Parts: sequence; structure tokens; C-alpha cells
Amino acid sequence: MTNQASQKPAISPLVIGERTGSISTAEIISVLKGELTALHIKQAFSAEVAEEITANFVGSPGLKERKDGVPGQYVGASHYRKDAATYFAEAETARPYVDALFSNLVDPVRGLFNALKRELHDQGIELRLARSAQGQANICRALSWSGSGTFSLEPHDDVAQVACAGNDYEICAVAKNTVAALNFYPSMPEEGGNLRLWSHKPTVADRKSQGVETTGYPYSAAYLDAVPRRDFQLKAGDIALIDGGFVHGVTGQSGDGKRRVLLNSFFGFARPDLVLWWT
Ligand SMILES: O=C(O)CCC(=O)C(=O)O
Ligand SMILES: [Fe+2]
Repeated sequence: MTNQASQKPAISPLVIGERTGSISTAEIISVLKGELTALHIKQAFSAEVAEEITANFVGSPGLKERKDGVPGQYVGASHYRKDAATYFAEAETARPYVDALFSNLVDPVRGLFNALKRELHDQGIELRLARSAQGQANICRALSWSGSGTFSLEPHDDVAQVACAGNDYEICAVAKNTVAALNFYPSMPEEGGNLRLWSHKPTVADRKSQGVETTGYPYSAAYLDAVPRRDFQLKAGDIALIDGGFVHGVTGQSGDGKRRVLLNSFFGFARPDLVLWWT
């Protein structure tokens, strides 16, 4: 038996790629296969597109306050702590607002999705949006975190919420493989708002010991204290793609100035011949 005090986080090394330019499908597949923990692509999409998406987010009639215990605002739908029927119904309702974030732009998230779909198709693997009788997932959701203090988004993993999503979700099958978390950053504050990644991939036992078995959120500072970590200093126009099984969070940001806005999606192998994509 282990208890909270004795459960020491095991260290898993971080394999990181960082460069400027366009993201390649080969790099995305490396993250999907667990060969790369994180990939930071600087200046991956244009400043003009970034500014327009930000303006559309801020002025969106579909902008809402999160009411699920994670402080932030959003456009779109999150599967976190929702059953499949509720999530897919919300995704359908939110779709016009998600589409409107891109107005008449060429949507960079859709561009990445389509490129990956083509590449995987050539390898005999299907990529598609997760779905149910109630509808299908959107290509992304837009988020702005509003936690105050050390973190604007507390340390968490993205796998617990997938593993415990419930049998009515087809995404459950992805939890045993890499859950890739894709983030596009249309707007970043001058200071803070770093994506912080810890050298630790929690097991079910780790989550139980920390009381975050079904949510993966939040891990305490005490638990992560001795774990090595890496901060990504992001700028508007950057992409970060990470193995969402590793603990990550967002550092605090200064109150005034530009807000931090991201477009987020998750994807991973449900079967050797099927990759699902959801939010
Ligand atoms: O805002 C970020 O950089 C990370 C977002 C994230 O971890 C999430 O949405 O699960
Ligand atoms: Fe996350």
C-alpha cells in the first residue's frame, strides 16, 4: 500500500524538439508514437491569422466562463467531466462559434488535421473526429485561462479524463496510447503564461495517491517539488504539441497587457488503424 506521502513520482525523461518554421506530419507522428514528448514550433502560423483569431475569440457571442472547476473562458466544447451525450450535443451547438473564430481565414488547425489525415491515410490509418449518435467533435476549442497565482492553469495530465470518460465514449481506447495535446497560440502576454512540462507521466496508482484519479487535475506543488521540469516560452504564432500524459500546466501571467489565448485539440490511436481527434 502507498499513501500520499510515500508515493514518489517516478522520473520519465523528456525528449524535446524545438525549432522555427512549419510543423511536419513526421514530427506529429513521432509525438503520437511516444518518440517525442514535446515539440515547440516557433512562428508556425502568421501574425495576421493570430490577431484575427484573437479578435474573433474576444468578441465571440459564444464566449463562456468555465463552470467545471477549471478557471477560464472558452469557445467550443470540452469533454472534461462530461458524459458523451452531453459533450457531443455541446460540440454541435458550439460548432458555428468555433467556425466563426476563423471567419474567412484558412484555418491553421484544419490545415494540420488535413495534412495528417493524408499522411496517415497513405500508411493505411484513418484519422477522423470522434463521434457518437449525438454528433461529432469540433476541430478545436479556444481557451483563455484565468487562474491567479503561481499557475493560470494548474498542473494536470490530459489522460485521466480520457481513461475515465466512460464506455459511451469511443475515445476511451486512446487512453492506453499517447494522448497528443495540440496547442496553437494566437495571443500571448509579454510575460508569463509559459507551458511548464514536468518529467513525470503519472500511473493510475499515482493519480489515486494524489486524489485525482478521474480528473488528472490538479497535482500539488509538494508532489511535483523534486521533479525536473522544462518551461516553454511561447509567443503568438507558436505551436506546442505534447504527450498529454506528462504533467503540465501554465505559469501565472501579469494582469494587464495582452491576454493568453490558445486553440486546443487532442488526438491519439484508438486502434492501430484509427486515430481519433476531439476536444
Ligand atoms: O494552455 C496551455 O498551454 C496548455 C493547455 C492544456 O494543458 C489543456 O488544455 O489541457
Ligand atoms: Fe492539458
